[in-house]
Amino acid sequence: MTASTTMTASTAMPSILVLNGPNLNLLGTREPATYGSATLADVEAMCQAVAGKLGHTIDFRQSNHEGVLIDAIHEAGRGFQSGTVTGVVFNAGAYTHSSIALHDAVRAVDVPVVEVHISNVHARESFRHHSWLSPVAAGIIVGFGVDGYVMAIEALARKAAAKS
Ligand code: CA2
Repeated sequence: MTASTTMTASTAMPSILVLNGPNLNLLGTREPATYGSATLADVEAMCQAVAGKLGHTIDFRQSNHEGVLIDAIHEAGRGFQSGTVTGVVFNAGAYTHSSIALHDAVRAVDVPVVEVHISNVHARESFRHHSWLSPVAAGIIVGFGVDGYVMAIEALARKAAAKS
């Protein structure tokens, strides 16, 4: 590695992965009483804005496929090891309540994962009360609407600052 490539790697802004699970691509198109009127594009813009102020970049993704989400968590874990990724904001949607595979993926990596839910899942149907992610998450933010994404990014940036 040359001196210039070393310099580039060490000065690049750290990144936060904001990962969204199934059906969240529909945000803002229906069920506004539960999920609000912001679209996922609006959420991405909010995340980019707050991250920029905190000296981070955002890698914003959504997938309806469990394996794609697992691969993204693994990738973030490798990024954390190499120092390019600070953490993950993860709204796993309904997979939160069903996916032991996502539990295992988060458990297998060192990168801090903040579990986010737009709605207060504990005030809803009982099948939403259990989360396979909560036991392996660094923290949990539920019920603050899409502002929860901003809160999670702030929490991860603070955690990274406290570490360095
Ligand atoms: O409150 C949350 O953020 C949830 O993760 C959203 C999931 C739900 O299964 C979880 O229990 C709680 C649902 C995401 C689907 O989002 C939609 C948005 C608009 C219209 C339809 C679905």
